[in-house]
Formats: sequence, C-alpha cells, structure tokens
Amino acid sequence: MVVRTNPSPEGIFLVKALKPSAPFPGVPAIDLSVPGAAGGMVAACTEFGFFKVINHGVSKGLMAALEAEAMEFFNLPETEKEKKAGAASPFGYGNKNIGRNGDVGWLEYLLMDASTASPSFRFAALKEYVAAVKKLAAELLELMAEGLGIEQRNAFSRLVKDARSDSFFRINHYPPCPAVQSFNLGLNGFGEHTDPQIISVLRSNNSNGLQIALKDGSWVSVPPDQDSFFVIVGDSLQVLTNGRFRSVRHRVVTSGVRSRLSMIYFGGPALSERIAPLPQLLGALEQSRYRGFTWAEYKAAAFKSRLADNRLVHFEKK
Ligand code: GA4
Repeated sequence: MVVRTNPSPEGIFLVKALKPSAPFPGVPAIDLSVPGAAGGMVAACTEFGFFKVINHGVSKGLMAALEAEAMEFFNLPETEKEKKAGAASPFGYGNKNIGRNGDVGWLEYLLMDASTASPSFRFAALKEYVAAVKKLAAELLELMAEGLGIEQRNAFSRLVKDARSDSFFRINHYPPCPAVQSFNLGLNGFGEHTDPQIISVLRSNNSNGLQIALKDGSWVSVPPDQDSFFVIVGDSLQVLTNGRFRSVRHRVVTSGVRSRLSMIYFGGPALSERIAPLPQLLGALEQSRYRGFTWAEYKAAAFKSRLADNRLVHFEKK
C-alpha cells in the first residue's frame, strides 16, 4: 500500500506502509578474539549471508571520527555538498537517486572509489578508516576460506588485496523526515537488493533501519550496534562458493525520526578477474551452478539493472 502524505512532495512516493518488525535476536555475532571464528562465520554465511563482528580491532575513535566528519558534510547546504563532491556518476554526492535506472530512496550519500577515496574531496579520517576495513575484510575472507577447508588461505582475500581491486566506499545519510514522524510508517531509505561484490563491511550509528531477508523470504530488523561491523555476503562470493554462501537481500527502512548514518566498504575483485566457483570447493560429483564471468562483465550488467533485480539468475546454469 502506498500512503500519500502532505506536505512533503518527495515523501509522496517514498513512504510506504511499514509492518512493524521486532528486532531480530538471531544475528550471529562472530568474536574475532577467540578461536573458532572461522566455523561460526561459515555457518552464518550459509544460513544468513550476514553476521556481525565483535572484537574486530578497529578503533572506536576512528569510527566515531569519520562519522563526525561525514555528519558535518551532510549538514552543509545542498549546493555546497554537490559543489564539494561532484554529482554522483557513480562517484560523488547523490540525493534520493540511487544508480541510474530510476531507483529512489529517502537518503543522501557519498560514493567513492575505495582505492583513491575519490572524489578529490576527502575527510581526514577516510584513508585510515578505509584501510582498516579493507584489512578487516581480507582477514574475514581468510577465515572463511579456512572454515570451508580451502587449503589456499588467500583464495578469496587475494581478490580484495589485489592492487587493482575494484572496491567502493559509501557513506549513506538517512535524514529525519518531519512529515512522517508521527505516523507508524516506514520510509524507503534504500530499497531491497543484494550487493554485487564479494563482501561488504558496514558500520552504522546507533539507529534502526537495516533489515535482512531470511531464507524463507521474511524481513527482520537488525538491532543497531555502533561498535560492531556488519558483514554482508555479496553475489560474487555466492558464486565463488558455488552457492554455499548466500548473498543476502537487505534494505533500509527508517522511521523518519532519527538520522541514520552508515558507512560501507564494498570489496570487489579487479575488473579483469574471472569469478566462478572455486574448483577446490566442488565435490566429486558437484556441478558448477554458475557460468563464470569477469567482474567487469558482472559490474556492467549490475549497473544496468534496477536495485531489486536478481542479477545472478542470468548467470545460473540451467
Ligand atoms: C548496491 C551496492 C552498492 O551500494 C553499489 C550500488 C550501485 C549504486 O548505488 O550505484 C547500484 C546497486 C549497488 C546495484 C544495482 C545498480 C548499481 C545501484 C543500482 C541500481 C555502489 C553497487 O556496487 O551496487
């Protein structure tokens, strides 16, 4: 059901009925400071394609510093923001428009190439933060390989550690929306989708909004935790694991009351890298479920699609 509200004209198409969903108690928490993390991670990636990481070693001060700088940026006047960062295409500052194919959400964002942290405009804490989450992503990917019993520990991590890795960094700001605050409604912040890359590492401030789809298709709300990272399995990791790991559909639905800020590192391979199920993972009689692709090919197809599209079906073997 679409609910029409006054007076916000933008709100008209952004507001939808929200089925209140209770905070989901089942998000696996992987503690990197204790042995056994690898097994827990594999179980989480298989069941949910999602987990949170605690005792990750990234400084809280660094997380808070980047959040503060980002908030300062988003508080600038609209014209300033675009002038400073350039209009998103895809890198730069974007407001309500996501991608190029008509998707919209109640958010503004900065999208950057993780390797150069372009657009030319930067935050003081950006470089150090991106380096820290990239290192964490590689560490997680190594534990995943270990947990899957793959001898080559860097089978996944080498892809994001590669100097030519095509990785993104995104900061999303979901502003309050006074027009809907008093209603029990949800704002479509970022519509449902899967991430095309290998792995995404997300950190948000202490506000609600992130939801994931479970295997049965039901949506649950992820309780916020500003001190932890949330890890999202992307389409490419689903393919590399021949479907053992699940690329999780997720979305952001906000209440319009508090401002939500999230920062996400999307670890992707080099453009020329071929993504296909790892031979080491295929059992004796197991067939590859996907036809391989280069990341350049998959990325091009993804950027032509709508957010909610299932981008992997086109690469599934019939
Ligand atoms: C989803 C994951 C990342 O945020 C992103 C997004 C990209 C964009 O915002 O430009 C896409 C989306 C994401 C997948 C489908 C296409 C491309 C918007 C869109 C409609 C940066 C990415 O790599 O893919």
